[in-house]
Amino acid sequence: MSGSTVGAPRHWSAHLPGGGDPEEAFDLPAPGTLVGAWTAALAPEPDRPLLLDVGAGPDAWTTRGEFLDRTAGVATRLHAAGLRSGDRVLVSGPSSVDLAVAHVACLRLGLVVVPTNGSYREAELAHVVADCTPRAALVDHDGWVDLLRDLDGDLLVAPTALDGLPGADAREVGDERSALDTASPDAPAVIGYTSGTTGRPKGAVLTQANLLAGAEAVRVAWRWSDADRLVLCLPLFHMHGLGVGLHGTLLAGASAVLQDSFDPDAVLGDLGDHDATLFFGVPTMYHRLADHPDVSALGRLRLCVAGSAPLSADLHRRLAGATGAAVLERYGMTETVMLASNPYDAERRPGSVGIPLPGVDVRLAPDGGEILVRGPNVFAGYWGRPAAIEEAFVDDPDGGAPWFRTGDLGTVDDDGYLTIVGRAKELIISGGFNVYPREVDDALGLHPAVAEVAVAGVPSEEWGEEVVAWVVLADGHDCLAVDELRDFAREHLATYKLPRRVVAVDALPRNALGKVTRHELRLPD
Ligand code: MCA
Ligand code: AMP
Repeated sequence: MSGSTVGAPRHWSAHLPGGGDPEEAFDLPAPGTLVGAWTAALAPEPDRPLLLDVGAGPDAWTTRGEFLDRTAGVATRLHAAGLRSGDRVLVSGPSSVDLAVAHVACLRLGLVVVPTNGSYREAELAHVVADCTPRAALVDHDGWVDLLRDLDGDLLVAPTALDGLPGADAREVGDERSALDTASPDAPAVIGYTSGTTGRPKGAVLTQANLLAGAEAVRVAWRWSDADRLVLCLPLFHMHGLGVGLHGTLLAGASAVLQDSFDPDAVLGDLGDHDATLFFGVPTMYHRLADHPDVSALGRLRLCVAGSAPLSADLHRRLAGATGAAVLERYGMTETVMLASNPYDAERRPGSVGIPLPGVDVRLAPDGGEILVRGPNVFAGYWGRPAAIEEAFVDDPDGGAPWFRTGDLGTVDDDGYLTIVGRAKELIISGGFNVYPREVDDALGLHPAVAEVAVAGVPSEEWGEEVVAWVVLADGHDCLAVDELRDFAREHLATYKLPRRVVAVDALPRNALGKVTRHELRLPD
């Protein structure tokens, strides 16, 4: 790639209190690992509350000290069970303190956590398992024991049962304790499955340092401190809930109430009941909260953050009108944790994702405006796919570090604010979940009434985008109801990928090479 940066994002020092010094480097806290930074943050004042399960009652807080002890105990049990640094472990279940303990125990032992969406069906889970070959699964979903039957049964454990795993014998406890918190900054810590710009899901490998950089950037930019309390209702199997919500809470030595699903009543109730100061959500959540009679409770928080999909300027203004506060929108990806954010102290601009976060360089490709990024937060590679990394990065025209291609298209205005204006990648984002059209096409194409099919996203006030299927019916079929197609595809696809409408057409639009041109798919008038 040649040419110069299009637009010049304002330097990240604008995120620092008082504006900061643009020459200043962004340093990760020593020793440069997540687990090192967490233990340093949580060791003082061990009796302070850290995590609470929703509905557990105000006396049921897990304190900092209990959390460090439980995670160390579970880590030594996992070590006694034969797991060793670098082994991959699937972790998935409803959000809970037990799930957070499972995740952190794995990281403290140097295991590589593979957070996995609990609504995955057999084929989706089988792909992840075949790709990253986990040795263990700490999971809690109906039917998954059968789906994971090829794993060693002793290493297939629900997060709720981890304290009951056999311990090490006394002779070995010393060894196992010494295996704690020794991961190096470059050690893989999490593999997040994402289809990147195209294709089947690939595992983005994030190191201890990548994850620390991602959490540290937002801790600084959002003034996240030990006085903060987050109501966390995002799933812990995506970077938003996990890499920002949970990791940030632990890094700041703050506290969080964990909710296992999104319920506007529970969110708004818990904000007041637990003196919360922070809420993070995807735009679909804010859309539902905006319609709630108690939405003004959001206005009493120190900060509300939105991300994972565009927050429309209209919804931003509606929320500001109803709560008296401006939601802060930010932009991130599985491969990079967080990239840009509206500033805490300066203008939070509706429709913009703000300025690059501490440590993050952003530029726009001169040919087409694709957003290119680099920094300590950017992932190390795709698991087992050296060729995929070649396509994912472009060289720096000035000989510096290569740039990661986000697949998002952007513009930067004179004040340095970044706006996402489109996507170069084939992706539908519904309610903050990513849906890859080709995977859905393949599953729907198995229905006997379908001769040809292509799905695309159409704008939706509630979901941001909705999956719609355009279908050419097979001979002998004159209609196909959406419920019939959804019920059929449920066997193959997680529910959020299922189409919400079916449009019967005579033919799909195609280019000269016969490839379906999804952007030409139109809803009937
Ligand atoms: C649930 N359904 C959906 C979705 N969620 N359909 C389409 N899109 C969705 N996102 C299905 C349900 O399975 C159900 O299907 C029907 O819709 C109604 O469900 P409902 O009860 O209304 O939904 P819900 O369970 O309340 O879930 C909505 C939700 C959820 C809370 C907004 O989708 C959610 O938690 N989204 C957040 C995802 C997230 O964390 N994304 C971050 C990834 P049926 O009736 O047929 O059974 S992106 C990321 O991490 C990057 C780094 C970033 O920038 O943050
Ligand atoms: P994922 O691959 O699940 O990590 O999703 C990352 C993608 O979500 C990004 O590449 C963007 O397309 C989208 N995204 C995240 N935050 C925002 C935002 N604030 N506005 C628009 N798109 C966003």
